[in-house]
Order: sequence, then structure tokens, then C-alpha cells
Amino acid sequence: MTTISVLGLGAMGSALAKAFLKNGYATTVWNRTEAKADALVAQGASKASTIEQAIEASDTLVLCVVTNDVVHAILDEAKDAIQGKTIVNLTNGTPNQARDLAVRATKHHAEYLDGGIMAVPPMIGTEAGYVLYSGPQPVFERLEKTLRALGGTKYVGADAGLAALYDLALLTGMYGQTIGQVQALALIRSAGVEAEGFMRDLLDPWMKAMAAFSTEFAQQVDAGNHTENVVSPLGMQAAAFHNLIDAAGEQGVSADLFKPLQSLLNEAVDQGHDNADLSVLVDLLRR
Ligand code: FVH
Repeated sequence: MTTISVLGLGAMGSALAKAFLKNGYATTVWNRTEAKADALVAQGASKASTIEQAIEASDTLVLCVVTNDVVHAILDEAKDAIQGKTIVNLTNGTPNQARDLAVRATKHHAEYLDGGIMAVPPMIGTEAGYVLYSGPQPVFERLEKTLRALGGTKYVGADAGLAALYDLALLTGMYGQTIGQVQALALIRSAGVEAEGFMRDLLDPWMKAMAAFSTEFAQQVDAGNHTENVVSPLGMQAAAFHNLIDAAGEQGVSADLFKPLQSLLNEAVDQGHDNADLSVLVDLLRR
């Protein structure tokens, strides 16, 4: 059976270690602040006092710390010990950071999988959450059963940077939605309207209704065809969008979050995309 060391026992690392323990894996844990290991030791984990001990204890090393700079610092401390080990790095980072770590691991004769966690700690070990993985497919396939202890698994390709890219694209969608909600609630609260009822009865159903068009939207992007069956042309939207900015001003709400979108719409109009769908903005951004 795979043996696992989890390095980094913040909110997420602790949840990961707990899930491995629950699934019967021999789990060693290490954290800079040692006391965070105690609850896991009470659940059956072995505590490593040094990074080197943690790495030596197991064949698979799961790293989940605040940033990839810390991952490098951890590997710096135990350069020789990682030879022959499999590193599964679940720390949030960029595609190039993941690629650099993969190169570094290979140089030290270690295997490297990068992962993007699409869950918050309470979702770990449940079907509600999943982890994106990228790196060598045979390594992923060998470890998949073990990694399923954490929840769903989605392998996205051999390029180590892909899991981070997918992760950040998904987070981009999430933050875009959240920013929309934040601006909408700021507007509605400026007139004293209760946020909860507005969200439940109006905003949430409206966003769900609009999401029904998202597959078609993505198909237009893939096809590079943004002008067929357009019901809300970009030129019309660019002209009306100004009302979002002006209304915010009238209500004493900052419109700074939305001004860049007005500029992008204007640019699209300047380039002659008046009759296109908003999907054309994807091409404009990829400059
Ligand atoms: N928690 C979440 O909702 C998200 C969900 C999606 C994935 N993220 C990413 O997971 C990484 C870890 O996040 P976390 O929630 O566990 O974060 P913290 O609770 O703040 O724990 C941070 C750990 O990093 C250790 N650490 C920080 N600096 C150092 C350092 N210089 N040397 C060694 N370890 C360091 C810290 O140790 P300590 O402060 O307890 O001693 C924690 O173990 C992260 O990439 C998220 O983006 C979580």
C-alpha cells in the first residue's frame, strides 16, 4: 500500500492528511508549526520533526503549503532525500511554477504530479470536491486509487502546468461571478433593499437563467464564429453598459470594478464587432 507524507498542515493540508488516514493509509505529517500535527497524531498519523524525516518516511509526498516558494524552500532542505519519491504538489500556483517544480523533481530523480484543489477543506474526501492533476499519466494512474481518498480526480494532461491553468481558469470564473454579485449587492443596498431576498428571488435565478447559454457561448469561441444567431449584439450592449457605470455614480457606489469592461466593449466596437456576440471578447483578450 502507498505510504504518504503530508507536508503542510494548514486548513487544507490537515484535511488531506485526515482523508488519507480515514482511508487506512500509513500517513506521516510535518508542519513548520509542529503543534498543528497533534490532532492528526491522535487520529493515527506519525509525526515527523524534520522535513527530511517526513520525506524519508514515505514513497509519496503530498505538499500543501501557502505558496510554491515555500515548496522550493522545503525541497531545498532535503535535496537528496527526494530521489525515488513521488511528489504530489497541491499548493496553489501558476502553470510555470508547476513546470519549474517538475523540472526540478526530474533533475533529482523524483516523479512529479501537480494538482489544483477544487474544494474547500470540509469538501475533502467527499464527492462534492475534486482535484485536477497534471504530469506523467502513468504516475497519475498508479496513484489514482490513493488520490481518490481526497475526493474526485480529474487528470488534465502530461504538461505539469495544466492543472494550475485549469484551476486558475475555474477560479477566474468564480471570482468573476463573485465580483458581479458584490457590485449588484452594493447597488441594491444603496437603495436600502435587503440583500438576502434580492439574491434569493432575483439575482440567483437570473444568473442561473443566463448560465443556460454558456455551452453555446463556448461553442462560438471554439468555432471562432461570433456572428450567428446573435440576439444581443455587442454594439447594443456597449451603449447600454454605460448605464451600469452611471447608475453606480448616481447611487454613490464605486464602478471601478466594471470600468475595464466598458473599455473592452468600446475597443470591440472600434474594431467593428458591433454585430458580434460577447464571445468575441475572448479573442480580443488573447492578444
Ligand atoms: N483553504 C482553502 O479553501 C483553499 C482551497 C483550494 C486550495 N487552497 C490552497 O491550498 C494551499 C494551502 O492552503 P491552506 O488553506 O492550508 O492555508 P493555511 O491554512 O494558511 O496554511 C498554510 C500552510 O503553509 C505553511 N507555511 C507558510 N509559510 C511557510 C514557510 N515559510 N515554511 C513552511 N511552511 C509554511 C503553514 O505552516 P504554519 O504557518 O502552520 O507553520 C501552513 O501549513 C494554498 O496554496 C492555498 O491557496 C486552499
